[in-house]
Amino acid sequence: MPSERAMKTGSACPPPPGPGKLRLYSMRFCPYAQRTRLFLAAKGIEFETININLKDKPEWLFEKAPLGKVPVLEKDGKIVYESLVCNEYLDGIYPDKCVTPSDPLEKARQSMILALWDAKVIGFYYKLMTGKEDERPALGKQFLDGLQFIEKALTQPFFSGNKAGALDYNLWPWFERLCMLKPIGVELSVDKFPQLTAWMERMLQLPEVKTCYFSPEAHAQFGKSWMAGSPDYDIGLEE
Ligand SMILES: N[C@@H](CCC(=O)N[C@@H](CS)C(=O)NCC(=O)O)C(=O)O
Repeated sequence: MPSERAMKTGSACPPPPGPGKLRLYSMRFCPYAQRTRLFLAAKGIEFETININLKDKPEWLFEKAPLGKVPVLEKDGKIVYESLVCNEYLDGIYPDKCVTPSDPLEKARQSMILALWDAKVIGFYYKLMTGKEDERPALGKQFLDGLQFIEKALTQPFFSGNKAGALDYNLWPWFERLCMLKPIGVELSVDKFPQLTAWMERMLQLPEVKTCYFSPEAHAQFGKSWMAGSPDYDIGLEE
């Protein structure tokens, strides 16, 4: 079995995957790559993973994906990058168990919620992680105010209806990481976020979520190493 350890600067570019085989370039703790891992798990697609050291990137990463970010997919000599693009591509080439909505209006609704997420929530998540202590109360308020837009958008058991779908998978990675904000006093209360807190419980029961899951302890350990400037991409892996 190939190593899950992250490949870094100076490492030789792995030979391309065989015909018809799918490869994911990833980083074990990357929420964007987790979006794609969730799609792969939900759809039951076989794939191999190459993990990347994003601090000391292998030179060949830029030949595949000029932005030098993960996730990246490779199949039959073709490359696709950007998590949302990767996920739609997966539904296109593996149409079984399609999780992207086929109805144009529903697809538009999901994209609009993701736009709200990007504009009103996610930036504050990262600012809270890296911001100074005296900035946290204001940032925490902006983060939770932004999340109210997402709370209001959840009117069924899942964002995609009665079953989890594209939007659920594309949002989940940051909810799994909410535990990182708890020590700085930011968490979702059941009274202010009844829909989202119940949805999180439902999501945690799904096999695809369990497959791609890291515990709060693992996230905290990675977060600590990342904040200290030396991310440990290989937490829990053997030498
Ligand atoms: N918009 C991109 C964001 C991906 C992203 O930022 N990935 C991070 C890891 S979580 C990355 O590769 N960072 C490396 C860098 O920014 O140089 C997507 O949706 O795929």
